[in-house]
Amino acid sequence: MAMKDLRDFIKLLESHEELQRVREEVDWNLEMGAVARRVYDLGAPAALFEKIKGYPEGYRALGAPFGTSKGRGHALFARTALALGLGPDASAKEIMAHYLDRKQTPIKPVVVKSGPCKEVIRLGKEVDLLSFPSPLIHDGDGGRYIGTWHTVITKDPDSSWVNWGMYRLMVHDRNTLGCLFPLQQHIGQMYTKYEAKNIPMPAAVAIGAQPVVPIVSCVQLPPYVNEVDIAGALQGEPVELVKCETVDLEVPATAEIVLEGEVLPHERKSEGPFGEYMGYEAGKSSPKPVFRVNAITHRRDPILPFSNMGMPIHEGQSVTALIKGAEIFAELKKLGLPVKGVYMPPFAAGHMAVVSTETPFINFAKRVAHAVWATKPGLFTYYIVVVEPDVDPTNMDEVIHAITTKCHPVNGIHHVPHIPGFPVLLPFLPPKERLIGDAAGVIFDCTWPKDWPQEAVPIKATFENLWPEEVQQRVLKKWESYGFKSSR
Ligand SMILES: Cc1cc2nc3c(=O)[nH]c(=O)nc-3n(C[C@H](O)[C@H](O)[C@H](O)COP(=O)(O)O)c2cc1C
Ligand SMILES: [Mn+2]
Repeated sequence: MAMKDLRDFIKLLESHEELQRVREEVDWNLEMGAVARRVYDLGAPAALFEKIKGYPEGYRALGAPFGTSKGRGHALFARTALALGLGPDASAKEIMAHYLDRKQTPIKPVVVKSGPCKEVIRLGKEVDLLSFPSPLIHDGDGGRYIGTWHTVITKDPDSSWVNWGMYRLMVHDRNTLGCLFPLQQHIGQMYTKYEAKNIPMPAAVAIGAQPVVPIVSCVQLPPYVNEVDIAGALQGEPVELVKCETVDLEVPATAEIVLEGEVLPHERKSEGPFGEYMGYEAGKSSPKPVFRVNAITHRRDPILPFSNMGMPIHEGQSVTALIKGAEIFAELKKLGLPVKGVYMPPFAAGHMAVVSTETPFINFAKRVAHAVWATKPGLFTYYIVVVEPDVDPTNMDEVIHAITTKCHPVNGIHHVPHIPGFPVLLPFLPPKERLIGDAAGVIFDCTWPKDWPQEAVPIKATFENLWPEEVQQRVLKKWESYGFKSSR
């Protein structure tokens, strides 16, 4: 049975010692953010804050829901694996393969009459965003962020496409939020269309739905894909939706908190800065669109999940980069490219894709790299490392070895100026380029050049390559009789 809400996920995490209840009173003002940061740094369990200063009993927050794990017997991405129905020991490779397998059969949502997100309904003057314990996460942030692990739902004005995306939301006051909607993202493209028509963009936000909902919201699916259908695929049954009170949109029925409203055309207000996913307190505050909230519905005792961008590894890598790697792989396969695997190493902050591929003809690595940049999930990837199939892209030791032995320091590195970048945030860009996201990319070609004669291609000196099969088998069989313990 699929997890129907965030609370089922919390129970599952708890049963695997991946959840810590924090009963001590904590402050939303920097303290919860600091705890979540330590959770990432230590590989500790997700933190369920049960008592928050100045907020009623029952109003809780969940920090670092998809932080990585150092739990005994658990793999790094244990919480992501659990959310997708795998065991906590599943490897990155297994999670990516399982994700791609599951998403093959999209399942349309169903609309139900009501749900837990309607337990409390506040309209018009009753709307008060400050009634939720949104954290001030990092010292220096421009405000308290209510949206850091959530879904913003909008409709394309020209088609039936309903987009679910995760875009940070800063609380300005009781009923307005600041938003970062870059043109490169689906919501930016939709908002541009509404602005051109000079009409408000209706929007809804679902905070704290079942775990597949935030997952599909932050993984860069292609345009015109309704992310809700992929959420259905991942949980193996339709997502239950309920109609909003004031806008013509639907939201997951079991969400903890739902915000409804509109983004007016051409309205801007200062938003940010925010400690961001690349690992830096990025940018200054700048004028950005304003989400006017006209209704809030929520569970009586709501749980507000939040992530904490900053230095890796946080949800921006344990979910976004990990699954983006799987999505890039699927997109390259669709093009018929002979790729074997793709991985975005978490400490690369989502900026690097390692692609392992056959290389049937000359300059193939470049063809693969440019194909990555042409995909939606490959947007905002600046370093592309192309390796051959004998290298496991999820194994950084093997990747480093391939770079430093097969990539010519001059001829094997190809610079590509002026590729699209994430506006405002990209740390390595000079200020002017950073503001508009005028980025650059680089290809590390770690494949043997096709014009070399066969005898010039070095043979990798491994156990498998340099000893006859008969000798390998003998050594493996006699390992313990030599006096060694089974694996070392
Ligand atoms: C915690 C978190 C916050 C994010 N905030 C933003 C944001 O403010 N703006 C943005 O463009 N992308 C943001 N992203 C990345 C997007 O969620 C991601 O690119 C997603 O694919 C966007 O949806 P779309 O592909 O439907 O546009 C964030 C990701 C995470 C994990
Ligand atoms: Mn989308």
